[in-house]
Amino acid sequence: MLRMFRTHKIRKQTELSSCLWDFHTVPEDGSTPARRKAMVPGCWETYPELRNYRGKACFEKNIYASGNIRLEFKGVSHTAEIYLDGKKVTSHYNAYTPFSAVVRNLPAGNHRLRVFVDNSFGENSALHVENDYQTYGGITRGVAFEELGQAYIRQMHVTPEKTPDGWHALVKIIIHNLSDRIFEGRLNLAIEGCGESCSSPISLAANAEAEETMEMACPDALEWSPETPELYLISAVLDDQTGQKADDLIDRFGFREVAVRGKDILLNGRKLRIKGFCRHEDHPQFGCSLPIDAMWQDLLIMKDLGANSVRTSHYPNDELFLDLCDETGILVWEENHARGLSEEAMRNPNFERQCEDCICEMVESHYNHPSIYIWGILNECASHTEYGKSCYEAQLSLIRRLDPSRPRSFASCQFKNDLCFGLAEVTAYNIYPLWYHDTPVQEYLEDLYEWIQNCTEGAGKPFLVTEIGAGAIYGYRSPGREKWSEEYQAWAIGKQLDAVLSHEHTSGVYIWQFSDCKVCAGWFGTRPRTMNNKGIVDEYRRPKMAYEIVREKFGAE
Ligand code: ADA
Repeated sequence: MLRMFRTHKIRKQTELSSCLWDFHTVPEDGSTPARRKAMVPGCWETYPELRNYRGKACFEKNIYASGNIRLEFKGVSHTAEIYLDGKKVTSHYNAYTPFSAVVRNLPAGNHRLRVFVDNSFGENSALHVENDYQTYGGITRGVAFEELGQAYIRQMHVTPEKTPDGWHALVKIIIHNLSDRIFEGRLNLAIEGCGESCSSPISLAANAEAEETMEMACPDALEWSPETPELYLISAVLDDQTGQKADDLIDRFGFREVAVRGKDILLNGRKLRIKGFCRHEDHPQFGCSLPIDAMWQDLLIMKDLGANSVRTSHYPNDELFLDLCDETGILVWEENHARGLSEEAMRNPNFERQCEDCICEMVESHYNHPSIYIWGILNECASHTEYGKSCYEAQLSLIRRLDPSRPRSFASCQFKNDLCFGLAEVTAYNIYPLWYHDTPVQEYLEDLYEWIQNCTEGAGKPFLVTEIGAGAIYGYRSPGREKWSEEYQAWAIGKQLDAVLSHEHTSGVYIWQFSDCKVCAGWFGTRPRTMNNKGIVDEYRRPKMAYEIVREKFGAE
């Protein structure tokens, strides 16, 4: 499954995932590896003998194709090189964002698709590093193979706008002419269930792209909100000059607006109160390639806990998960890929480009999801140094250029020492009173908040606690309430949520974290089981004692 709805009725699209590919590792020593099959999407760590394999591998598949084709990979972890019939067609870094390649004028017949994947760490990888989460290996999200004509619709962004006469949809479409001749035709837009359709003549020079902007009034549109997650399908159809349908693209969006007013984040004019979880894409049976029903179960559990939001810590998530958030009304803080990188790590020569590529791919591919209410960057990186600030500034400015419709933020851990709050609309902090230090929660939170108001450019802005929590080993019970016991975590999370949810200036909280997750081997020293054990449920989604405390504090029905 690629999306929760069909994205094409005219363009021929074949899913190359949800099936087995030929697979073999590429051993460093040049030895001949065993040839086998691998499930795509999937992680090679699910093979018992590859559960700790870090290195290179190759996935292969035959495809029958002719003419112009497009290959789209929703996620390959973490570096991919794509070959067709032995010729390189594209490469990509970062496991968490989609990428595509167009190959022109293929002769009709069978073609060999080879995907070389590398999940090793090193100088070339500034973002996938030994960290407090696992970098898996494989083609970890869906793959699409599409047959194109002479021109195709490459991108469609829909920006809903509330006007005095009701909702409007502002639509920006990019069309690409693949032929060596001028392409002339018409672009037809329609929103299923509301608004009139509209049409515009188009003319593209040979081998060129053009952006078309169209607007449609939808006065009777029903708003998207967490309570009423109304969604609309929008279809763009490209006719050629003979009136033949040359291509199409269908996407889904919701009529909602996000704004910041003083210390509040507003959705459709109403103040948001975030009660959320930070969630890694991680599961003991699937690695980072959770099937749709496992994603769905995570959302059911979050809803049962009374949550209304999820933070995609610390990278863009699978579009299927975002589709489910759109459908269930779960608000999403989505952030680019980075966790806890020092200034030295941010000075890696690949860092800034890899971050900005991730931002472009994240915003361009996830723009239409109404559940995403805010874009985040650079979790707990060096926002306390001048060099770090220059990176935050570049990345936050890039997001503003790509999407002026959503607020921006970043989760800081620089206690009373952050230089970047003037660059974002929302101020956010990760704090761990009662875990990494025993300061009473209310005292710590008020001290931090006063400093933000009196000493930083975060004054007067919305404030979110983007991480708070404590660890517990599932099944470790101790009336002595020692740290790592379920009793301690339940006690601590109760104190933490009481303090944060009663703080009048805080717009909400994200608990760290939803479920226990695997971490890299180098983190074993402070991570029992080589896991991050701060989940409210364990990795198998089994509730810990803290579960009922969170349900009570979040006011679950
Ligand atoms: C940080 C970090 C998280 C996790 C957490 C912890 O806040 O953002 O990824 O590592 O600490 O468990 O300590």
